[in-house]
Amino acid sequence: MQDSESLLSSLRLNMPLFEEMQSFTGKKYEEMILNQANRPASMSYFDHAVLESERARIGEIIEAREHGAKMIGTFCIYVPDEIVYAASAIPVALCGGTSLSVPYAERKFPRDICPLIKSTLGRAFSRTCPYAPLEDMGVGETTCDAKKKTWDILSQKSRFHILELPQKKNGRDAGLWREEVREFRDAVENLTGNKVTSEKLGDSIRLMNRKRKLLLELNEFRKLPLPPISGRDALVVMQVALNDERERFCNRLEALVNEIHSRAGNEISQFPEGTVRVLVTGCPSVMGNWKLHSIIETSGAAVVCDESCTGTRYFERMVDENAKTAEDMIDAIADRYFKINCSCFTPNNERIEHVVELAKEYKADVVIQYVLHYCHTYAIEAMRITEALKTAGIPSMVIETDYSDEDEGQLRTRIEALLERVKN
Ligand code: BJ8
Repeated sequence: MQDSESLLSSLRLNMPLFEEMQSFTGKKYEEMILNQANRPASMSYFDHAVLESERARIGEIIEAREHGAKMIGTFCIYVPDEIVYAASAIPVALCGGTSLSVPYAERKFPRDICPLIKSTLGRAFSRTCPYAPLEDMGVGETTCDAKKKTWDILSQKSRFHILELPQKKNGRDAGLWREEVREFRDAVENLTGNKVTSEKLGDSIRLMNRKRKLLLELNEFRKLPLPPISGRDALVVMQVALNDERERFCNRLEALVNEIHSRAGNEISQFPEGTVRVLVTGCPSVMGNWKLHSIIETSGAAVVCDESCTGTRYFERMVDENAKTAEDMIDAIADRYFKINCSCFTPNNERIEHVVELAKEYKADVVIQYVLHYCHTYAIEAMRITEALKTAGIPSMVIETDYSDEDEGQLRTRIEALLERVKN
């Protein structure tokens, strides 16, 4: 097998810039994640998975492609991985979490769009995303306007499938979504040449449910008065969930859950008793983005729950395993994904109610709404969430930010003041 350096250079990346981004991310990871004291030993696998996500993992994907597997790039958790796996393809989340690539998108794109999109496109435009040359098909979805119009551009350059996500939670829209999921199945079958049979779908449904159950189990421990895992480490686990090979991930997660179980029994925690408990809700924090969690936890609080796509939205609700035929399985998959509470839905009462429920379940002292700049749906929905939390007697704050470090001092001051207020 080739070493990772020659593999990467075979992808015709801008290697000096790629190396600069790697070392930037490595330093951030060390500062924000590795520097925490008293971490669970099983986190070492997840650390390795983050730091090697653009080296060793790339080698594995190249090898799998040489054996005929196709790689499908995704940008949203509405893409049903069960179907991708059932066709023996590899799904990889390609959302960018680094600030370094943002200027490369701003040269071509309007500046006034969210950093997640700019970071993603900037990686592609600057030839620093090693996944881009390996992608056999991209899948975009009709969630926010910025994403929708981005797909117009990406689909001109490469094979691309658009999943139309209806945005009202009624029966008619649920039916339309089932049809969309069927069309996606057909596109994946066309790409791979593999039939998505009931047998393969059954296996992938069970595997994805196992992944979700393990993530749920891990998160249950965060409800304890002394959380045995930090919010930063729980976030890292979620980021790896979107990138790493599924079976290895589940096995390593199982080991982590076992360790967390014994830490809980021995009351081992990174936080002293009485630490302020924070629920973070809103936009996802994808790989490379540890900014908010790090500021909160280095300001003396603990993030105990994430209501986001790098949190509960990803692992809540199982796909019903009772369906027997491939068509019924597709319906069961579609129905599970249609219940994800993204802010692109209108009305979106389910999310508002759920944030309050989660805050109570996880005994959060305070809720921080995380809104990426120019993310209109989360920014506007924040008003209703603030109201609902106020009615429930739960203090909250809205943080609007991007991927840069510029506002770090200001955010820290605001968060520290909030924590002081909650303590008194
Ligand atoms: S299901 S949250 S992953 S769309 S932050 S790009 S919404 S402007 S990431 Fe998302 Fe799917 Fe929804 Fe989740 Fe647009 Fe907002 Fe940017 Fe966003």
